[in-house]
Amino acid sequence: MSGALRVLGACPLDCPDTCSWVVGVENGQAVSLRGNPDQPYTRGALCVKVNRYLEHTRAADRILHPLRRVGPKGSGQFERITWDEALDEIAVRLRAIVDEHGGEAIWPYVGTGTLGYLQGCEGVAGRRFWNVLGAGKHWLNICSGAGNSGLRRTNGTAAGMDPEDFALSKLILLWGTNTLTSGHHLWKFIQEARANGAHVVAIDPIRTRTADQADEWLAIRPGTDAALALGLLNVVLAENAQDEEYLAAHTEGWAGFREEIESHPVEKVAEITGIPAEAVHRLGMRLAHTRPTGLRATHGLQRHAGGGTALRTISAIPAVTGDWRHPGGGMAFSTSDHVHLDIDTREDLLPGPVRTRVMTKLASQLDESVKCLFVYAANPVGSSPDSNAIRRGLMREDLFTVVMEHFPTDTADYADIVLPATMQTEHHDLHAGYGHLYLMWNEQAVRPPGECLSTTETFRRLAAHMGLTEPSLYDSDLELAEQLLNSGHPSLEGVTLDRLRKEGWVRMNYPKPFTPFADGFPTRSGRLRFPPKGQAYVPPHTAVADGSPYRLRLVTPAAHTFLNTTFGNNPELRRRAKDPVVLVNRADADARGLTDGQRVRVHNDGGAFVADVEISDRVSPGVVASTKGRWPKLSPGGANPNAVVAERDADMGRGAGFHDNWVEISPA
Ligand SMILES: Nc1nc2c(c(=O)[nH]1)N[C@H]1C(S)=C(S)[C@@H](COP(=O)(O)OP(=O)(O)OC[C@H]3O[C@@H](n4cnc5c(=O)[nH]c(N)nc54)[C@H](O)[C@@H]3O)O[C@H]1N2
Ligand SMILES: Nc1nc2c(c(=O)[nH]1)N[C@H]1C(S)=C(S)[C@@H](COP(=O)(O)OP(=O)(O)OC[C@H]3O[C@@H](n4cnc5c(=O)[nH]c(N)nc54)[C@H](O)[C@@H]3O)O[C@H]1N2
Ligand code: SF4
Ligand SMILES: [Mo]
Repeated sequence: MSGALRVLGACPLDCPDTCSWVVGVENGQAVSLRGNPDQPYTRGALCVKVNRYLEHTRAADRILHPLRRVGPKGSGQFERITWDEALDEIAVRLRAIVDEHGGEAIWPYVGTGTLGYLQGCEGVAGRRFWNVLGAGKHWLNICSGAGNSGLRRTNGTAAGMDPEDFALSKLILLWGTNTLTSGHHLWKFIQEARANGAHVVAIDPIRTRTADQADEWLAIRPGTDAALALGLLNVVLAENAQDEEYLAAHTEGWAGFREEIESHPVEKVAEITGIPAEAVHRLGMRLAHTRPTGLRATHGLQRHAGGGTALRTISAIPAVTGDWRHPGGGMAFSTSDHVHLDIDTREDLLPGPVRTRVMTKLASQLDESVKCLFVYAANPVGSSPDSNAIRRGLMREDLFTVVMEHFPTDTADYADIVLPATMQTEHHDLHAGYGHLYLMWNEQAVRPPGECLSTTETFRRLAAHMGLTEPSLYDSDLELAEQLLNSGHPSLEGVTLDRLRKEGWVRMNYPKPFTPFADGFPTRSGRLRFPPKGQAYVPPHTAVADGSPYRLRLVTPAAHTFLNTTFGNNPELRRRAKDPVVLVNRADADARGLTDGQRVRVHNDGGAFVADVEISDRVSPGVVASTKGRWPKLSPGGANPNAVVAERDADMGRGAGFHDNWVEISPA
């Protein structure tokens, strides 16, 4: 890279690590993209996926021009049109829909393709524009709705430990989280703790690559984690190891919660969770006598009927043990609630109250009331529940569908108009990790290829085509970034755009080490609120004995080589991912006469996907596993696991049950 210009940026993908990167630019071309060794959390390493990012920006199937549909919906047949033609058509259609049906007939469907505060779902992208039109609101709950809600009810915030402080823990529970796949930079901090004698336990229905590396693996029955938490606390109480002083000073509802714990002895918990009583007891003893204990509980375990309650009850553990007092103690889910940018979406621009539609409910809410679906940074046909029903909704002739994309996804195939979007090296953006405490700036490194435009620029041009006069619709990217940083929150004091552009990343003003709840919680009373009596465990959908013909519980977590459906079309990563597999325990395979490597249909009433059986002791009897992220049209049978994921709400935050589905397996 000698002689090349170094441009600092950040990975935009929906991954907790938000790596800092350096793009080498020569003659206006990006010639290299490497991890930035200076960033304290990500320290120079990217990952197997993003090591190929530059190659991905130049992929042969990249969408470079606006397109208009010429074939039937879903066929993916398009003709090239100009930006003026595309924007005129969209402007005319939106105006007609607003006049005839009201703005609520528009559903702006933004996903997690980029977590940028300018270009993506975390911040302002398009939202002022939609407010001026009075468009319906979009509730982006697909990823963490249940967990966020459960944690906020308990702690007043979904944020907790600084993940870097796991280096100080003496006992680490990796609870429903596949660290080495879904955010691997945490691992160095875990290894540091281990070098100082920490014991690491993975609690997961799958023996993942992370569980392989842990000191111990507890094969929990999916969706039963809250019961395990109660069982572990039962041992803590039996040992009289609760921190009475902390409980008295900083919690409320302890008496009722204590009864709840006492009614969950280890034997009962073993029966619910499928973990041997002796293993529950052993871990309970460790928990009772190891300070500090750090819990890393992330998104996997909240993709269940009781997902909100699971996070809620697990997060009670460090309050009972008093771990929140100690650096390296407590719990880390997401750090997002520690980020206090000023996300001013200008609700005041709305003409009146408007209805909200829910990201995970596209299958049922894409009804006659929706006349325009405007999709950006999302691929619902690949990623949202009940994909067959979504496809039926997208076929409706009177639905006007716009998709802003990099690639011809299964969702883009249903669009009336496709708009070409920039990738991360081609636009500015502001980021924060959800697994660390740094703000990051991504400086545009190169000019966009073809006619690609950023999200912000697309909405500025669309506003102009519609003749909208609200001045804030035309704020530039740098103005928007300044506004975001200008919240006045003490965590951002001294964090300026100039500094971010110069340094690439800045740690927000939090102490190091950080004990956020040593002296109380950001709830109204200042105290942690234990789950009310009778509400500390909600069983999974798949625990309901409903006489259904589907007897296997399917979990579908993150794939190592894809990031949701991003990279699902990358030839090299697809080659590494090989054909889709479904992990099946020997007992379940024998009961169905299935052999290793056999091609099968995994099916239920919602649909089916095709995979090859891998007979494996990585899953227990009754549990089968595949992964998310493949493009349906590039998969055998034309479907991925979301064909069998039912659209069902979790107990809180309307989270989706991606890991909570009954299926059966038959020869293909
Ligand atoms: N390589 C890669 N990295 C990713 C992603 C990706 O697609 N690929 N996705 C990104 C996104 S969007 C997110 S939200 C995060 C998600 O990353 P994680 O939070 O790690 O979530 P999942 O991958 O859904 O599931 C993690 C683990 O939880 C386990 N699990 C499932 N059900 C249960 C349960 O009931 N109890 C317990 N204890 N464990 C359970 C799964 O078997 C899995 O091993 O990762 C991000 N990082
Ligand atoms: N079965 C199963 N399904 C799951 C999950 C699971 O665990 N199991 N996990 C769920 C989770 S955690 C999540 S977060 C969701 C994610 O679901 P989505 O939010 O739909 O994310 P992706 O599938 O990655 O699709 C994002 C799309 O945005 C595009 N994109 C990226 N950057 C930009 C940009 O700057 N502009 C525009 N216009 N487009 C861009 C990408 O090309 C990609 O096609 O998936 C969920 N789906
Ligand atoms: S996907 Fe995650 S680990 Fe990979 S480069 Fe992006 S932020 Fe880093
Ligand atoms: Mo996610």
